Amino acid sequence: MKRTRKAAAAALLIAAASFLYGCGKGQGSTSKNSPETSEKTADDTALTIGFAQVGEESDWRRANSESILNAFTAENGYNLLFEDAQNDPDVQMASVQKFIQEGVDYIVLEPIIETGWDPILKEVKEAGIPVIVADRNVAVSDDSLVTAWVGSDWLLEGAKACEWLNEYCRKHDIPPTSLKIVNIQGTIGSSPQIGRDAALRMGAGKYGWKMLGTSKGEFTQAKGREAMDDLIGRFPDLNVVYCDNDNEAYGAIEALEEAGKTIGTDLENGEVMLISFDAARQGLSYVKEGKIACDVECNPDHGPRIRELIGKLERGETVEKEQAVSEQIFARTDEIESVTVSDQEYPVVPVTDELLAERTY
Ligand code: GZL
Repeated sequence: MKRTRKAAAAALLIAAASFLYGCGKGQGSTSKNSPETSEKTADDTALTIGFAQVGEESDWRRANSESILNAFTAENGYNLLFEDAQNDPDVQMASVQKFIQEGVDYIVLEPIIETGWDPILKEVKEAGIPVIVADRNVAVSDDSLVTAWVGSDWLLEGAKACEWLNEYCRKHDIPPTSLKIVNIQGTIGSSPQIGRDAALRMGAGKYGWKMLGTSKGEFTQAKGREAMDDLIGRFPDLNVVYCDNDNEAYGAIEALEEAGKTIGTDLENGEVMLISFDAARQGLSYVKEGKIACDVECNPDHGPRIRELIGKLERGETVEKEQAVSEQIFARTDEIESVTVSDQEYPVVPVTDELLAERTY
């Protein structure tokens, strides 16, 4: 019997006893952001899931939250306690603490940054609550603190982007040493920032690109714009902008155009090329417009994947400790048909109106 069901059964007995003595009112746990249960006490037979989300910083995150909310509905047999940390790691850790006190059946954590999780996850383990980490990962000293992780391979995402950039230069006889690259970084210490930026440094070292500098974009459009303004001021001759996500690229486009720069791929004639990640619909629209040269997908649809993991755990089945999802790479045309990373070939998908119409986020 699940933890909350035991607690619920005990509560019902107490409530019944109290009722017999003229007092008593059952309290069920209600949840935030889950319309199905907010107006009524959650069904006590439901599995209670404590979900600690990063925030609302990007198109990707909003799509990811929607995926979680759609997967863990009351109709599907869940009571979802949705906590949004607004990008503050301390708030996120406090949410996990709250889930322990509420005696949830599972904790699903999408950590803002990788470090600092050992103490609270040890408390979770002592409380006997399984933890599923999704999207970004945690760096803990004891991997038994995490039951399973599902997310992306960010180093691979970055390597795909770098192989595309190298192939583009090769096809257009652009000397690698003529690339003057700036990097708008996502939240420092987050798995995607660590992985994507490590790939860029490896690509620059492998192909001889010049790395001019970095600026913090925090995965948001506003900060992406500020970071681009900063980089334009520091490096007027930059010609490639490696954005850690689409929302930073949106901000970079605003700043570059305001500075009178031409965005495109004709580097020899002073155009500035943008590389980005996520492949959100708006990002892919910019690819089709020629404003983002290459957009590497980071898939946000983790709701069904996490639900499948919990279903297996509920049935006593073993689950994969780590599961990286497969993702595509997009460009304006199929001039570069595919990229190869570690002997694995990845087709490059041209962005068309039909593709944009089919995108779910
Ligand atoms: C990547 C995810 C990142 C996205 C950003 O897995 O954590 O966070 O790339 C989002 O858009 O803000």
